[in-house]
Amino acid sequence: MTNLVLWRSARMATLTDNGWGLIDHGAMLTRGERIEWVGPASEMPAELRQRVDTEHDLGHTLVTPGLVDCHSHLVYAGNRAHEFELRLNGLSYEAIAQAGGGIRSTVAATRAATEEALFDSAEQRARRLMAEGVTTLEIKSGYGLSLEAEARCLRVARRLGRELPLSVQTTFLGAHAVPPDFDGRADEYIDAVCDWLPDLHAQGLVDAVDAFCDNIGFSLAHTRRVFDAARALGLPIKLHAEQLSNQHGAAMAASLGALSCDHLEHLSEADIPLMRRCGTVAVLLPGAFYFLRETRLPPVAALRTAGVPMAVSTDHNPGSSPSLSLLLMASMACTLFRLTPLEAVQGITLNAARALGLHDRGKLAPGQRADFVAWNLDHPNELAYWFGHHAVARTIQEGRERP
Ligand code: DI6
Ligand code: FE
Repeated sequence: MTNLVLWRSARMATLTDNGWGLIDHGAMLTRGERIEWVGPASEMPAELRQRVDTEHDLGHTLVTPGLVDCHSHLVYAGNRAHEFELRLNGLSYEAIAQAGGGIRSTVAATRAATEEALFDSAEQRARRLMAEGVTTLEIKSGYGLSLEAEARCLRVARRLGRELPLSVQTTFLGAHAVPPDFDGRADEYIDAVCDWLPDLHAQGLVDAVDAFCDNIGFSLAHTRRVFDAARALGLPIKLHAEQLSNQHGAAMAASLGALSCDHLEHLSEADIPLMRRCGTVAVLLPGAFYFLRETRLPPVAALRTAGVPMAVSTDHNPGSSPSLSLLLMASMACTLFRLTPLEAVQGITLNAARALGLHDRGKLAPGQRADFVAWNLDHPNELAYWFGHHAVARTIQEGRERP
C-alpha cells in the first residue's frame, strides 16, 4: 500500500466551508497523490497516526490549496512591447489589431518559431507561475491559427504538463482571430476551425474549446458554430465574452452549458441569472483590464448577488496581459474590481478549478489531489494583500514536494 505521509505544524485554510475554513494547529495526511485526512492535529484518528510512514514539519506556515490559473495564452513567440509603446503614443488596441498588428503579429512570430523554441519560452513562463504556487494551469492555443501551428502549440502545452510538476489543461482557441491567409473570409475560417477540431481531438490535444466573441473577434453566429463542433465531440466549451463590447456571448455560451465566460466587462446584468442557472463560472481578468486601461468594470456586485461563482486568472498573453503573477491578479481583483480577499482567493483556487470542470482540487479535503502550498504568512487574506512579491515556502504537487 502507498505510504501514508503526515504534514504537521501548519495553519490550514481549507476553503471548504464557503469561508476560509481555517484550522489552527492543523495537520494533513496524504497517500500518494491524494489527501487522506485534514483537520486539527489533536483530532487525528489514532489508527491513522500509527500508520504514518513519513513526517514533514511545515514549520508553522500557512497552508492553502495549490493555486489554479484557469485562463492563459502561454505558448507564443516574441512580444508586443512595441505595441505598448504605440498605445502610449495614442493608438488604440482595436486600431492596432485592425491595422494587422495585435494578435496577428504574434501569430506571425509563433508560426515562424520551432516547437523547441516555443517550448523553451513557455517553460520559462510556466516556471514563473509555479514559483508563486500555481499547481494547475490552463493553456490555450490561438497564436497558430493553422492546423499545423495550432497542433504545435497544443503539443507544447501537453509536453509542459508531462515534463514539469504541473497539471496542465489544454484549450483549443482556433477562433481567436482571422489569420492573414483567410483575410476577409471569417466564415470560411470558421469552417476550417470546425474541420480541424476532430483531428486535434483525436491526437489527444484538446481538453476544452474557447472562442473570442467580440467586435474585433468573431460574431455570435461564428462562435455558435465552433461550439456546435465542440459539443458534437463531447468537449467542454468556454468563451472570451463581453470583453470590449456586448455581443451577449455569455448568455449563448451559458445556455449551452459553458464551463466559464471570461472577461465580462460589458456583460449585461440581464444575462447573469442564466449564468447562475447553468452553473457557468465568471472568470475575471483584471490584468487585461489594467493593461488596456479599460474603464468599464465587470458587474461584480450583480454576479455576487446572483451567486455566480467568480474566478480570477492572469490571462497571460503578450498583447493584453503580459503578467506572470496570479497573486498580483488576486490583489487587482480586490483593488480594481472590488472583490473581497476571500473571493479573490476562492477565485484562484476553488472557483478556478470549477472553471476548468475539475472537482478534485481547489480545496483541502479528503479525496482531493494533494496539491498545496505552504506560505510564510499568518492569514490567507495576505495572499491578496501583499503585491509584487510572494511568500511561498514550499509547494507540494500530488503529494510530492517540488524540487
Ligand atoms: N482577449 C484578450 O485579452 C487576449 N485574447 C483575447 O481574446 C489578447 C490577445 C492578444 O492581444 O494577443
Ligand atoms: Fe484570454
